[in-house]
Amino acid sequence: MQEAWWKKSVVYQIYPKSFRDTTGNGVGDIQGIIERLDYLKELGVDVLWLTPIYASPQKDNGYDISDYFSIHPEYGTMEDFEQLLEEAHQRDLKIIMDIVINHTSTDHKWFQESRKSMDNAYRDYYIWKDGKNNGPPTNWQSKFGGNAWEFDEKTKQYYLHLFDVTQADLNWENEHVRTAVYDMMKFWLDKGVDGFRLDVINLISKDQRFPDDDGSVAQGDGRKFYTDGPRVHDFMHEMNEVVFKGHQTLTVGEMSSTTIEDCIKYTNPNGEELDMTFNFHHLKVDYPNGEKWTKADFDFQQLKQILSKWQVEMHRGGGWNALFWCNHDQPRIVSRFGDDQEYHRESAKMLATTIHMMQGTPYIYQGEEFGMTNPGFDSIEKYRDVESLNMYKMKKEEGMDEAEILEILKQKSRDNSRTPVQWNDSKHAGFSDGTPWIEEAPNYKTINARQALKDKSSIFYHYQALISLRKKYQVITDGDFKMLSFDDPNIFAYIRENDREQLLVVNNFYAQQVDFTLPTDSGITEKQGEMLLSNYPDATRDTHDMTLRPYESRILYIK
Ligand code: TEU
Repeated sequence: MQEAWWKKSVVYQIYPKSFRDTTGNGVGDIQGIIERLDYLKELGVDVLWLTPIYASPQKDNGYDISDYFSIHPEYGTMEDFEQLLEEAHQRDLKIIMDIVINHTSTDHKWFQESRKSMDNAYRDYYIWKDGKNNGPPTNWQSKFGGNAWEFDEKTKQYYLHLFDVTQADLNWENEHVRTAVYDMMKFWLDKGVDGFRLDVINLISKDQRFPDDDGSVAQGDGRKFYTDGPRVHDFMHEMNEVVFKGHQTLTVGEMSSTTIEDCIKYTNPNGEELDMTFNFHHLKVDYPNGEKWTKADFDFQQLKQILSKWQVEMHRGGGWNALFWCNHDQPRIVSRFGDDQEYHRESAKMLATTIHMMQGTPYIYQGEEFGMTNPGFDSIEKYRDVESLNMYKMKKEEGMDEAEILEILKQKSRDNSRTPVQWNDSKHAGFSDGTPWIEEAPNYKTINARQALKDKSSIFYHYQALISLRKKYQVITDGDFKMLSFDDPNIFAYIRENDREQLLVVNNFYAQQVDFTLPTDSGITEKQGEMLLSNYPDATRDTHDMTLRPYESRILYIK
């Protein structure tokens, strides 16, 4: 079978709202993306993932869609989007759209009709239930806090919203919903988009008995019963047949709280469902007991165990991982697992190497390529995200001290990744001539794209080198994965190997200098390798005995 084109691709995620504002209204726009296409080409990425740009009341920054067929006016027009598609394709850059089809905004005309009456033609486009014992139909909790059901006075029933109360879950059991969604996706494919990122797609199939959550099922980040529901694979296969077949698309599913078994089913080509999946287990190693909203250091041993398990078992099962540290929902990785102070550059490069030499398709989130950090917002007035604001309100009501809540938000909020991209050291970091919808991080004068482009030892050129390595060395695409020295408290080292090549990747995850001796069962006999990339200019090529400086990272190639 010919190797799928996206197995050597690297995807760049754009959160348009914070990418580049060309109108001065303080909100990023499509023309701003067009303006930066040559920069993205210089980085070497192949695909751009745009988070939702459709019409939306922006309660959840576009993940609350009110019209799938029009562009949110703050971002521009359909003509702007068509120009972006054309200019991207001229540069051999593909574009995938974020598609949110587990729920719509309650402003969507389908929901406005559905809530009108019990016998409205659109009633069953959503999930309406009678209450139980003078309360909601089940004890399900919304991901944004509170109960997941909202009582609607007009028809005296509750509707389901796994996220915000303004994001009503669609009823995927209704074939009219599925047909309408598939037709909409084909509209965008016919426009020339190159694929989709499918938002929380493993939540679309609900257990039709609507049982209460009795806590019996393993709670990843909680709400396991939401995920990988009874018909989800049927729906994915149907979508593949009806929408994707015959197209050279890239389709990636966002799968919160999922399992390796399900992700193999979602992504093994024989299943004809999706091409790859995001899972988040490696980004919950700083969630003590699965609880996000606590301040905590990350568990390095757990991180190694999880990433190794997913690499080995997805490879064995013929599945395909999306590889990522950052996105618009996660804090900036250099602040989270690295060092955004003294060893900012070394740790950002080390983290990039760790994930980019694994098997899968890497995703780079805007600004990650030059080391953007968490902003360290110190007052609630600076936060914008519905999840952050809901958490603040809930913790205040629980009596938590404001300073403690702000410390948690500083570390864990989604706002951390949504500050304006820092293009240069001018006012508002070159993001906008107006007042940005959210403040820029204070360090934009020293951490910005222009500074990075001028400095050949910057984080930017490390990412550029990683991207080109992926295209040059087949072992990165198809090699086995073997984690080394699981118990080492500092070192994240692994081997990639196929029948012709070996790659030894060694990363010091901490600020202290450490020695590392290659385990005897590594299978590597050569005493030296070819240094493909390091984050220190004078790193040695020894394969068996190394001394690794703070956050030192090495990629050694052995033929
Ligand atoms: O995120 C799914 C999701 O569960 C997120 O809420 C994320 O896991 C959580 O915030 C981490 O704390 C998708 C989108 O990426 C997110 O931006 C949307 O808010 C959400 O779905 C609803 O559409």
